[in-house]
Amino acid sequence: MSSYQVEGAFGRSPSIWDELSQRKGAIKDGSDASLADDFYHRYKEDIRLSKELGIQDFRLSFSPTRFFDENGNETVEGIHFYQEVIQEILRNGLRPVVTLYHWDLPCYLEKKGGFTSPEIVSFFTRYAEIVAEHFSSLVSSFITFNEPQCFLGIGYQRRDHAPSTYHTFEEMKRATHHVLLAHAHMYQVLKRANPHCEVSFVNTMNVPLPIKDNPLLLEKCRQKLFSIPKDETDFYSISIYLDPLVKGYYPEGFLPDNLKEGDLEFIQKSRPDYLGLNIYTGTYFTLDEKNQLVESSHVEKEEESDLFWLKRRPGSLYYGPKFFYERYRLPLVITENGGCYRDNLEEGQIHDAKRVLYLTSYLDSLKKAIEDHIDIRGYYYWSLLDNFEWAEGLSKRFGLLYVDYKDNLKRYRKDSFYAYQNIIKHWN
Ligand code: GBH
Repeated sequence: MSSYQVEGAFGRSPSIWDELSQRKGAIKDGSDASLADDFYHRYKEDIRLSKELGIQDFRLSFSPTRFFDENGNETVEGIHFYQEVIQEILRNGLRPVVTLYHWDLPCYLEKKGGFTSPEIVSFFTRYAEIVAEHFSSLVSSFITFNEPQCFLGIGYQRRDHAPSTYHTFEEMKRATHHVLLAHAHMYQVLKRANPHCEVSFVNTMNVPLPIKDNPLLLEKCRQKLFSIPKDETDFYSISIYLDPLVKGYYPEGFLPDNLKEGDLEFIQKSRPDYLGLNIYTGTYFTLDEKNQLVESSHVEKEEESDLFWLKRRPGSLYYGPKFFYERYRLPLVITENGGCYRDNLEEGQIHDAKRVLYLTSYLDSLKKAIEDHIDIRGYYYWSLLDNFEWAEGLSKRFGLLYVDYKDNLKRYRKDSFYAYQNIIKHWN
């Protein structure tokens, strides 16, 4: 789960998503996250339910808006709140996995230029120091950034996400470099506090899938996944971030003008301990008469979900990890994977057969990848609870637990909750 999507707003400074939510039409269903799931007050119940589910790791994010006030002065609210939450996770025998940035940037930072300003690097360094000081004895697994593809590519270019401002290609390259530098500083700070902790960096993508078994097609799908968009304007890409981080160089044409001597070495020294992958879907490709890659636009009825971009394509949990492992040779964790469907609450029950099918079919693919010796260390379903789905609002549901927004945010176990519980019990 992520802070903004579940917590509710109590006692924190404003973030760019608060601001975006106030703009008319920015959130499709007109909802906002001021209460969301009220995880802020109900975390004990939710952690208990996740223990009942049988998972081992509890992934959550810290909101920087609970560590800094609207002027950027340090506050203790986040330290207190998250210490209680982490203690509760530990008491239930679960391992906390903490993301430091899942999109809720304090407004005062965005006013100074957000990720395009070098100040962002010192901000994240300081934030990590605070987290290291207060949490490194409790948390041994951290993720620095969740999906730069989204907070840069969608927030700064496509603009469906906060802060929904436009930046030039040069500025985008600078922002990318700042993200990587900030990651590297956070990595170093966290490792200094506890050399045994693991630190990751999470990416998302739409996996190009070969429609049939053909070596040339497979190769072209792989190239497609790591290719740079032709018009050079789309930062919804993988290699822009991971090539510098893992291999130590920027793809051609992506050298930022704020690159200083030693930066690339420093960034590569903070290579993530494993790669986090948020994999939801894929796009089928085939070859035309000239052996060129062409998209197959055909969509089966049973592949559709409640979100236009999210087709049920379980092969993405086979080919995605395979392609990443073969290129970057790092251990992998599927940090997110999940289905979005309309749910009906009937006499306290939710028969979400589509979500059950989504889950079981994707896990079958993942099993195949593991059998093929792809180094997969973990799988996290997105998400435990229905929550605030960003620009889509509260009406798009991903949870294994139904949240009744009309009746006091009551939680109900969906059929998928029991299905997943059963899978976990018998997973070997
Ligand atoms: C994740 O992002 C987020 O980490 C999580 O917070 C979120 O709730 C979850 O997924 C479910 O969406 O077809 O080009 O318009 C996934 C990123 C962002 C992927 C929007 C699909 C639309 C791409 N998603 N994106 S496009």
